Amino acid sequence: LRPEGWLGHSSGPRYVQLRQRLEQGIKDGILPPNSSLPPEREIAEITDLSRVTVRKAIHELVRKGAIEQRQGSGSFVREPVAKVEQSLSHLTSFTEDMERRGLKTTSTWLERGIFLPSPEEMMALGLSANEQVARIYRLREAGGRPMALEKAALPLDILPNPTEVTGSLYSVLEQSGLRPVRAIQKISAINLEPPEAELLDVAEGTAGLRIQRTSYLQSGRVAELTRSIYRGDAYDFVAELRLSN
Ligand code: 16G
Repeated sequence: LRPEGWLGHSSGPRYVQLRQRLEQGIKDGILPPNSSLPPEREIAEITDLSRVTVRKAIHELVRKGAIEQRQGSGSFVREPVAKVEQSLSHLTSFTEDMERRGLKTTSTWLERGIFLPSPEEMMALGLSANEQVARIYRLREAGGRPMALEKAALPLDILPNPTEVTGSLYSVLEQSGLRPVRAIQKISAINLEPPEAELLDVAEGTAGLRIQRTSYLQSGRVAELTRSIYRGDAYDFVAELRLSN
C-alpha cells in the first residue's frame, strides 16, 4: 500500500483498484491469513483515497469472502478455502467427493425424519398428498469447514428410516440396493442471505450456488430430490463436453 504510485497498475474505479491491490497483497502473502488490516482511516491516509472509497473496497472483499469483519476489532484476512472440483459427469456423493480429496466429512443436522411432502416434493417424487416423505436437511462440513446445505427428500419405501443416515446417504441406499444410477442436476447462481449465509459462515450477499438434483434408480423411478446451497468460493463444477454428431 505504499503511497507512491500504488494506483495505475489497474484501471477502473478507484475502489476497484484498491480492492485489486489488497487482493494481490493477500495472494502474495504480504497480508497473510488471520492478519489484520490497518483501520480504514489509516488506509485512506496512506493511499490518499476517501474513507468512503476504502470502505467500498473492503466491503467488496467481505462479500467475496477474502476478508472478515469482527465486531469491535476490525478487518481480518480469512484463511483461503481450498476449492473443490466436482465432476458433472459422474454421479458421486458428497462423502465420496470429499474423501477422494482426503477430507473428512461431518454433518450438522437441521431436520431428519418423516414428514408430509411439500408440493415440490410431491411433484418431483410422484407422491400423493397423504403419502409421507423421508427428509434429511443438514449442513455438510468437510475438513471442519462448512461447505453446503443439503435438503434431501426420498419416498418412504426407498428410505424407510431416515434417522439411519448418520453419514453418507448414498451408502445407506447402496446397502439396500437402491443407489441412484442417473441424475439430472440444475445449477443456478445466488447471493447467500441469512440464515443460509450464517450457517455457511460467509457474509450476507456472498456468491453461492443453488443446485437441485433429481436422481433415478435403474428402474427409472425417482429416488431423491435434493436441493443444495453450496459456497461459491469452495466449488468449481467441471463438465466434459463432446461434439455431438
Ligand atoms: C451430493 C448430491 C446430493 C446427494 C449427496 C449424497 C450434489 C449437488 N448433491 O451432495 O444430491 O444427496 O451427494 O451424499 O452433488 P452422501 O452420500 O455423502 O450423503
